[in-house]
Amino acid sequence: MKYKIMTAQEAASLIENGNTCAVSGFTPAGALKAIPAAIAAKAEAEHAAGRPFAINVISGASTGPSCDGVLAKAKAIKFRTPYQSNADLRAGANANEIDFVDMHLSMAPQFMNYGFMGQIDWAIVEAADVSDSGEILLTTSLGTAPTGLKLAKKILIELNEYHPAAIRGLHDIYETANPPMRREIPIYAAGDRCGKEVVKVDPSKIVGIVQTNKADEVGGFKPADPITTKIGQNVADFLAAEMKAGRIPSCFLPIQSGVGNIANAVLGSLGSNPEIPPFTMYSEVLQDSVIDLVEKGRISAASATSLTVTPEKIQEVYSNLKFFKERLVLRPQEISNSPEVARRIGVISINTAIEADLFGNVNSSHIMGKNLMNGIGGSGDFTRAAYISIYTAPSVAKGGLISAIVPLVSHCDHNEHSVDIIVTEYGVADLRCKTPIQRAHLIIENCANPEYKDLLKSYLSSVKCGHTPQTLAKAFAMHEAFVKDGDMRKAVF
Ligand code: 0RQ
Repeated sequence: MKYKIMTAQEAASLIENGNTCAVSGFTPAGALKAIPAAIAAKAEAEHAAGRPFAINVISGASTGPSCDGVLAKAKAIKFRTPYQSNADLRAGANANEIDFVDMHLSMAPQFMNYGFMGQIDWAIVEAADVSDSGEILLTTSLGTAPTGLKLAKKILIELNEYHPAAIRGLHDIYETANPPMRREIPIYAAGDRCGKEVVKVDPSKIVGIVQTNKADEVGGFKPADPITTKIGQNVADFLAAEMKAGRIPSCFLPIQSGVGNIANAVLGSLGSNPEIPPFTMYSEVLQDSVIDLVEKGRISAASATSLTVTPEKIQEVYSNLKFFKERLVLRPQEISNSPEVARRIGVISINTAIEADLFGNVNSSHIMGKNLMNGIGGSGDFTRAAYISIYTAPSVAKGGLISAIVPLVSHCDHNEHSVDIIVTEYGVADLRCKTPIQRAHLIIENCANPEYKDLLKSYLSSVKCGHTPQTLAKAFAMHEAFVKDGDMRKAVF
């Protein structure tokens, strides 16, 4: 290989204070494993010497402890976008020590392409293979890495031996032109391919390669509990009934599903429901449950930008690569999350809410109106464009002290015009073609926890008129009761 092999420390020594680094990783899948720790050590040494050192980090979504974790702990991040799920980074963002910008994931690469994020100094990516001619084979996620590689002045690569070069063919890298030259993306079914297997860069931009051999830091899931199982069953029963009623075609429609324990349980229920035919996925993240359902023939094709699976599952995929390459496709995130494609092919989106209000507005990202949890992620890319958009949530959080159904959301990510269905363990509220008042009654009856029904009803009946019955002075009384007394049930209307 003609490139310079270097240590992570040598690579980190090239990164300067204030540099903007586009890093690979969408969840811990395909995220950096070695160079960030060396950058963090450099930052700590600089800080100890009384000099400032912090970089701007753009990724696909969250990364792993070896990237966001070490950088945030070392206070080495100045600006971060578009998503995170790390405790130290979250604390830094909420203390306004890190400039964190929460954005729709499909738009991050566009912002980079349009120049809205300024000059990208470095692309630092994990690869399974690099050729002398500058062909880079990315690993378990694509995210914004193809865009970063195209725009960056210089490139550093972590060549991770853990991922075999035989994964070539898993990726489908299609690049959109900037407006006004952009055309429709030629994807007409979830499994369609229209792009390249590798990213091609000018090889003179590659200044160094750091060798690694490490699995993605993807943890396992909590086993489904009675609440997540019931939510999953409610979603599956609702979709089966929609199909029976002729509102979903009998061949079914592609599914998008968020990440986490609830999403995993929902997919499990869809997969095991005999009334739902084998289906496809047009999603952003594929988790362990998808691999199982592909193996069982319940999912015939799955498209995403990341394969966020445990080390045991990825080994299953790697030991049967021919089979999986015919059924899985990884795309850059502006393609996996393209609202244009999602609207056209009729994606059914299923995401998780932190809270939903009586009228169907959903908060996915903030706690008590001010503190960031993770971010909006890709949920908005799909919700606004979906054939049917579904939000799931356990009816209460923190052992019942917080209701997921509130009079007015304390932060709005998805508004009532984009949210079709709300599902808790108690049931399903179908909000389509309903007025705000009809929605409120349905959500209280079908979704609210019994401990909160009377409280929510009394809020509703305390409002005398208006198309959307809301009393500004009381709309956050439940939130205030939690902040003041630690229990939303103490609110008085
Ligand atoms: O807190 O961890 O301290 O116990 O939020 O909640 O119920 O375990 O659910 O892991 O699926 O996360 C919305 C955060 C749900 C996630 C959210 C507390 C609760 C718990 C986690 P603890 P659960 P999940 C694809 C699409 C936005 C991005 C998105 C998310 C913790 O799904 O980040 O959809 N979504 N992306 O106790 C206070 C409330 C609460 C609450 C829950 N009302 N008030 N705390 N919690 N509700 C992914 C990507 O885009 C990459």
